[in-house]
Amino acid sequence: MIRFLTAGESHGKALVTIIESFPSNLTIEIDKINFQLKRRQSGYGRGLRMKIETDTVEIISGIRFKKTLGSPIALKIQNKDWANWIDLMSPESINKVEKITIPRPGHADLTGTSKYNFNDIRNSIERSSARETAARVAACSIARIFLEEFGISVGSYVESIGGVYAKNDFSQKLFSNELPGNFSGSFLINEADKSEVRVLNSELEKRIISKIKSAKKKGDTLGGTFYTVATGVPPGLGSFIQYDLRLDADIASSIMSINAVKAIEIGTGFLSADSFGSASHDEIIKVADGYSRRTNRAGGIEGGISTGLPIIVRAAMKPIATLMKPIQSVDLKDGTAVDARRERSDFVAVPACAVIAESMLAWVIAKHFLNKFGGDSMEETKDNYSSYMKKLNSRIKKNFRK
Ligand code: EPS
Repeated sequence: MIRFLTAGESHGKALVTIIESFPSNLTIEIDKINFQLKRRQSGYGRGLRMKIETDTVEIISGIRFKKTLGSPIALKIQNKDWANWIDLMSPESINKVEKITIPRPGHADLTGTSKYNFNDIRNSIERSSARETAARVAACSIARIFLEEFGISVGSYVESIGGVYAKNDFSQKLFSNELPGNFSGSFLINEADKSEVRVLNSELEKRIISKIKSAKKKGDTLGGTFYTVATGVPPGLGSFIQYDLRLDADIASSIMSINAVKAIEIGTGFLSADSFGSASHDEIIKVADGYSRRTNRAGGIEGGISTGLPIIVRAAMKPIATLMKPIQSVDLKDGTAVDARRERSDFVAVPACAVIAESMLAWVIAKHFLNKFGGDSMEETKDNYSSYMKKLNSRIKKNFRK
C-alpha cells in the first residue's frame, strides 16, 4: 500500500517527505511537482511568508533518469526563511530566546503546549503550521502524475469566501451531470487558476476580493468553501466489505486532516438530508458501453465504491486563527486576560486549501487504485487495469443475460 510521511517545522531548515510503494518506471518530471507547489502558494489574501518562499523540491532518492525505481522516494523543500530563524530554531545549540506565552484561540497553541508539556508555545506553532502542507502537496504530486497515466485528474474551485457566494454555483452542473464534453479535473484547474481567488465567476471574484479587503482592514480573517473534483476514476475503487475500505470514508478523513478544514460533504451531502429520496438518488441508465447514472448527486460514490462518475467533494475551511485584531486569550505566565498574540500569517488561505484538498484526494484515489490493480512496475499496473476495464461490462452481460 502506498503511504507517505512528512517532517519539518514551519521555520526549520526544510520540509521533507518519504513516499513509499509506487510502482517502478513511472516518469516523474520535477516541473510537475514544482507547478503544484507554486499553486499552493498562490491566492489573494496570503501573508508575507509567501513572498519569501518559492517552494521547489529537491529529489533525494527513489528516482533515476526521471523514472521511479520502486524504492522510497524522498523529497525535500528548503525553507528560505530558515536563514532568519537559525537562532530561534536551532536543533544543535540552546539559545536564549523570548518564549511565547499567549495562545491564539482556534490554533493548536494551547492544546499542543499542554499535551506535549512545552514551556514555549513556539514548539507547538512550528509543526501545527499549515506550512507542513507544502510537503503533502509535493508527496501527492507523485500520485497525480501516476493518475495522469490512467486519464484521472483532480481539480478544484472555490465556491465561497466569507459567506460570499455566486447565485448559481457550478456544482449544479456537477450534480445534474450536465458537463461540457472536455470537462475534467485538469479543465477545472485551468479555469479556477485564472482567478486570484480560484472562483469560476468574475463577478463573484470582485465581490470576494472586496470582502477580503474589508476583513484585512479590520485586522480580521475569513474562511470559505470549495469543491474538489476527480474525473476519469474507474468504477470499483473502494469497498463496503470493511468500514476502513470505503472510498468516501477515506476521502473524508484525508480532507479533514488539512489544517482548518471543519466540514466535508460528498455529493449533495447535507442537502440530501432535506430532500425526498426520489430527488436525492441518481437513476441508473443504460449507455453505449455499459451502465451509468442520469445525475451525480451521490458525487461518484455508492456503497463506498466509485461509480465511474466524477467524485465530488465539498469542504469548509474555518477562518485563519491568527488575527491582527485579536480576540481574548490568557497569558500562561500568570493567567491574566490579554489579547491573543499576533503572528505573521495569511488573511485568507481558501484557494490554497483547495489545492491541498486536490492533492489529498489524488493521493486517496491513487491508493485505492493501487490496492485494486497492484503491480510492481507501471507496465504491470497498466496491464491489470486494462484487462479489468475491458471485461467490466461484458462480465455484467454474461452474468445477467440469457
Ligand atoms: C504557511 C506558512 C506560514 C503561514 C501559514 C501558512 O508562514 P509563517 O508562519 O512563517 O508566516 O503563512 O501558516 C498558517 C496559516 C498557520 O496556521 O500556521 C504556508 O506555507 O502555507
